[in-house]
Amino acid sequence: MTPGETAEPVVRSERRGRVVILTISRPNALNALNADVLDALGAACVDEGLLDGAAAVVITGAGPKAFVAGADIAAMSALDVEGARAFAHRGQVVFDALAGLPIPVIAAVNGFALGGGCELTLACDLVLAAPNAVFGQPEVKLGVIPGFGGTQRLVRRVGTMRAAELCFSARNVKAEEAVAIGLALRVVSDVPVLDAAVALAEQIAAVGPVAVRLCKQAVNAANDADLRSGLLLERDLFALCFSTADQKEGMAAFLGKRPASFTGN
Ligand code: CO8
Repeated sequence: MTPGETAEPVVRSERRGRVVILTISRPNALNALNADVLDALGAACVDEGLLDGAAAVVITGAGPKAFVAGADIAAMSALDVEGARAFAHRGQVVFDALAGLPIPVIAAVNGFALGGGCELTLACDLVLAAPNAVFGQPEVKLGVIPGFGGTQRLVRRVGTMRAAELCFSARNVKAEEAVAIGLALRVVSDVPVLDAAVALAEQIAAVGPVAVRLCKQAVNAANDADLRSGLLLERDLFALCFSTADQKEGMAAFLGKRPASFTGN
């Protein structure tokens, strides 16, 4: 906690039906990521009570101005080499846990998503941007490089040259351009971006839960696997679907011309 902060949770968690909403809330620091936020996000990723039966997670920032304005610069400024390595490790472990959740994770980006905030979106499967969303990796302006996975996940999301340009130049990317280069899925201007993210999560909640999990596994493997291994994995996971009640229900419902009622088994 920094001076001026209250004992309010730095990450608020809420269930709306089968959707978990995590709201990062440090209003005095534009929701910057300090150790408390990282710990709270990490705890949410293993909170069985919160995640039980959930179909998707939505992450957003409190207030109208920022998703997350980066790692906490005040907290980082005093780090020595070992402290910096430990802090980067802590962030990477938490973002790995988030990215590794078996259910889709959706970022609702409502303002600045800079540095660690942009890296947080990169750990999410889907990213929706409000019209005021701003993405970027401004670390070089502070004399450091991205440390929460940015150099690696940004390359995978937007390609090597675009990632290099964003990391080298510290240039801010507004919402429309973020969509154009693949940093965000779409700009949401008709409703609050959180509502759009929850609606997308609910759309995902309505389809076969096991199939969604297996899709996530296969799609994410494509980032790391060669094509041959990826196709083999896809084939095996496709076959695995045929051991599930969801496959039987999904296909029977189609053939019976009725809505499917999935159990997630
Ligand atoms: N850390 C700490 N405090 C912050 C941060 C941050 N990242 N961003 C904003 N704040 C604070 C400001 O200091 C200010 O506090 P106060 O009111 O007490 O002065 C308050 O939030 C409001 O901010 P501003 O007054 O600056 O608001 P503006 O609207 O003028 O500007 C900006 C908004 C453009 C977002 C501006 O705040 C800004 O540039 N913030 C920093 C953005 C940034 O550089 N982020 C990257 C940080 S580095 C990083 O994320 C590395 C990740 C990997 C770490 C690896 C560990 C070793």
